[in-house]
Amino acid sequence: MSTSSGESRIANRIRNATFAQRVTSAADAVRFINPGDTVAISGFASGGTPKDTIPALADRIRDARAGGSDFTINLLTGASVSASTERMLSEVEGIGLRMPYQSEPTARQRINRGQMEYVDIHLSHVAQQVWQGYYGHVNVAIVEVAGITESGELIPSASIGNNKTWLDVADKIILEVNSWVPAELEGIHDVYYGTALPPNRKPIQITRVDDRIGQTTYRVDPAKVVAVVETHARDAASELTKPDAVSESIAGQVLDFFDYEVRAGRLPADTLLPLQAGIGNVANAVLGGLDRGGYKNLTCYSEVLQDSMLALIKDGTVAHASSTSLALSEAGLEEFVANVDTYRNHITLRPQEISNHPEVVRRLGVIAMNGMLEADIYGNVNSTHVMGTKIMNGIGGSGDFARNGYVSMFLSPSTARGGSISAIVPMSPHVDHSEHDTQVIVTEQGLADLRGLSPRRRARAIIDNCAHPDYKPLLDDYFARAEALPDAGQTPHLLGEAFSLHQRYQETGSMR
Ligand code: 0RQ
Repeated sequence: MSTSSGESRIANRIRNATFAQRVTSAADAVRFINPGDTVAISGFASGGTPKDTIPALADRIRDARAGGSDFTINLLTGASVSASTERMLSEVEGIGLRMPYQSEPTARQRINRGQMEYVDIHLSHVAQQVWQGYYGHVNVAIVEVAGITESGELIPSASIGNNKTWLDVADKIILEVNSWVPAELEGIHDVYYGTALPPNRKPIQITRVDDRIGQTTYRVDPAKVVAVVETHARDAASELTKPDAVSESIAGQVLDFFDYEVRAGRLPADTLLPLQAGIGNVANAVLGGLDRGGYKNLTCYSEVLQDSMLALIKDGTVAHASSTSLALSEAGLEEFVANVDTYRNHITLRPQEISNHPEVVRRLGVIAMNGMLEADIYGNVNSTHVMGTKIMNGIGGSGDFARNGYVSMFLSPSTARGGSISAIVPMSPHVDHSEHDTQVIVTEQGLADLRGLSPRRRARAIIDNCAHPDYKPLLDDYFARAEALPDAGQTPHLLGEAFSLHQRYQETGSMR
C-alpha cells in the first residue's frame, strides 16, 4: 500500500511507537476475525468506512467458503457504510445479521429474501443497546482513524458514528490509519465520554450547536489493538443528482413555511432554529435554497452534512453545523479538502448518540425535515417498508429528530415510480412515525400544516394540499365514504378497503 512518499506520510500519522510496531497488512489483520464473530466497524454514510480491511475480510470469507466452511459475521456499523463495503460482504454471503441502517441494493435484496437478518433501530439507540448487551459481545472493532498521537490517542476521520463505543467494548481492535484524510481535520471532532447507563446519567451540556463538551480524540486501550493497517484511500463519494422541478418545488414550500413561522413569531427572524435535513436530493435542495432566503448565521444540528452545507458555510448563511458524518460528492470532497482549515471552524463532528440525542434535539428546538416513502391521510408515516413489506433502507435518525424536533416535517414527491404509486394513501401499511410525531407534510403539490388539527381536519389538509391530482378523487371518495359510516369514530377508515391502493399495485403494477 505504501509508496516512498506514502511511507513518510504514514510515519507522520503514527506518532506512537507501540502502535507503529503493530503495523501489518490487511490480509494479516483480518486473521483476527473468526466465523460467528460480531464485528463493529466505523463508517456513517459515505464517510469513514475502513478501506482496505473490508476487501481483505471479504476475500477471507470467500476462501473459507471455497474450502467448504461456513463463515458469517454479525455486522454493526454507525449507519450505512460505503456501498462497496455492503456489496462486497453481501456478495460473499458474509453477513448473518446487520444493524442498524443500510441503503445498498445487494444487502437490501438479501434482507428481503430472508437471507440476512436485519435489525432496524433508531441511530441514537445503537450505542446504549450495545452496552446493554442486546447484540452479544463485540469481538472485533475495525475503526478508520486519521492518525495516532504520541500519547496513543486516536484522531478520528470523516465520521464518528459509534466508534467511541466500538473502541470501548470490543475485545480486539484493528485500526486503519488513513493518510488521505487531511491532517487538518484534527480538532473538528468533539468526542464526549460522559454518557452512562441509568441510574448514572447526567445532563448533556449542549445548549448551543457549537458547544464543545468532549475531547478531539478517541481513547483506546493499546493492549486491545491487535493490528494497525496503513492506507491512503479516499472516502467513497455520495452520489447526488441535480435538484429537479419536484425537489425545487418542495424546497420552495419549506422556505415559504419558514417565512410564515417567522411572521407568526414562532421562529427567530434571521437565524430560525437549528435545522436537521435528512439525506438525499430533496434535503439538499431545501438547504441549497436557504441562501436565497436572506438568512445569515443559521445553524444545523444533524447527523449527516451534504454538499449544500459547504456552500452555505462559505457564503455565511450557516454559521455552524453539528453532525456525526460528512457525506460529500466527488466535487464536495475536493472543496472540503481544499478548504479544510475554514470548514473546521464551522463544523463539529460528534458521536451519533449525541448528534441524534433526544435531550439535545428537544432543548435546541431542532427543525426536523426528513424524507418518507408514504403518509396516510391522517399523517402516519412510512419511511422504511415498500408496500408495507420490503425494506428500503431503515429508519436511520429520522425518528430521533421527528419525535423530538420543535417542528417535525416530512417531505416527499407526491408520487413514486413514474406516477404509478401515490405517496398519500388511505392507511399506511407500515408506520415508522405516528400521526403524533408528524406536524407538517410537504409534497410538490403543497404543504399540509397539521398542527392543532383533529384527525378529520388532518385528512382534509393532507388530501387537499399534498395528494397528486391523479389520486385525489380516489382519496376523496375513500374519506367521504369512511366519514359517512354510521359509527365512523375519531379516525374514520373503511377497514376492508384501507389497503386497496396497495393491493391494486401488487396486482396490476399501478395504484391508479
Ligand atoms: O426507488 O431508488 O428504486 O428509484 O424509494 O425515493 O424519491 O428518491 O427519495 O432518496 O429521499 O428516499 C424514505 C427512502 C426516501 C429516505 C426514503 C422509492 C423510489 C426510489 C427513493 P428507486 P426518492 P429519497 C436521517 C434521515 C429513512 C431514513 C431517514 C429514507 C426510492 O428518505 O431512507 O430519514 N428515509 N434518514 O421509487 C414505493 C413509495 C415510494 C417508493 C419512494 N411510496 N412506494 N417506493 N419510493 N416512495 C436524518 C439526518 O439527519 C440525515
